[in-house]
Amino acid sequence: MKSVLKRLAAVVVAGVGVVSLATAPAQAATVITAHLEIGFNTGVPAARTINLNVHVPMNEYDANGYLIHGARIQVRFYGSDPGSDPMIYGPITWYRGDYGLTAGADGIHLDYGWEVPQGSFLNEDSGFANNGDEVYIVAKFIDGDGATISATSNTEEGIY
Ligand SMILES: [Ca+2]
Ligand SMILES: [Ca+2]
Repeated sequence: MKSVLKRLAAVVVAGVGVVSLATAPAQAATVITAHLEIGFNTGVPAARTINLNVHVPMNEYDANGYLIHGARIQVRFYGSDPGSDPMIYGPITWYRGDYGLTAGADGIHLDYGWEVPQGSFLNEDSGFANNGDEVYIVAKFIDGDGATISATSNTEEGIY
């Protein structure tokens, strides 16, 4: 009798698990990381390369579930300045199916890159005394219900 009850309990637990997986992601997303890389393409004309890497760890089932239910990744660029930092570009938003946004075994990834000419929005300081630029991104993961987590990337410094 005891073992029958145990088996029944196991069946009930398994059934609950299946139902929750079918309706919504099982775990709330709590972690997000963001990385920015600004490089140099010495082609003609020369260009600045921008690469974004944003990662929201979770299992693959949840990653697909979130994106199917409208989750997206949103990126804004900021220039680091004394006082408050101005937003210099964005927001740019990636939804399911957009190039660079993928769901995989370790979660949701945004891997996206493009090129801009010298003197683009990355040139956030252009004063005579202070021409160096300090640029970072803030990446947000916004789920289908609007719940948001965000991360600030490293700061890239150069003459952009
Ligand atoms: Ca600055
Ligand atoms: Ca500059």
